[in-house]
Amino acid sequence: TDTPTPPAQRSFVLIKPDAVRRGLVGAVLSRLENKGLSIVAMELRQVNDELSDQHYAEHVEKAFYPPLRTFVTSGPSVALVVEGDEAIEVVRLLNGATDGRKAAPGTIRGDYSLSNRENLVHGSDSPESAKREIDLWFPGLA
Ligand code: RTP
Ligand code: MG
Repeated sequence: TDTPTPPAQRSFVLIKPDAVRRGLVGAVLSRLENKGLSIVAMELRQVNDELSDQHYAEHVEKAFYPPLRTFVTSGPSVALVVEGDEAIEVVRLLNGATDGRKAAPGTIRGDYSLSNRENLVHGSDSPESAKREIDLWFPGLA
């Protein structure tokens, strides 16, 4: 009998300003696409303080947040929604560990980042976060 088609899951991805500045948008998108994820929304966005505070609501009180906000508002980012089987976990595996110095080679951060802050990409960390972030960045997305 046929194996049932797995339900598609969506994740929110932000290609951060360091990646845009360094000309790595294409490299990051290629990894997502090569893996088999589908892009269902994508836009170049200049993040302001308010959007940063909303996106990083879980971090706004932390000591690392002020420099993180300065960084994420420092230039345009590329916001996107990707879809595929277990997309949330798959994106985080592709991204690698938060600290680029410790991220495994073969991951986006492991191959391109030497920083715990300027680490090129964000990916939703749970289905609840994905829904919240997609509603925040792409309200009304079908
Ligand atoms: P992200 O949310 O961007 O996908 O990254 P993550 O889950 O791997 O890391 P998270 O703990 O959510 O932190 C969000 C972003 O804040 C910056 N960060 N700086 N100690 C520090 O200086 C520090 N820790 C985290 C990074 O840009 C991280 O991606
Ligand atoms: Mg996170």
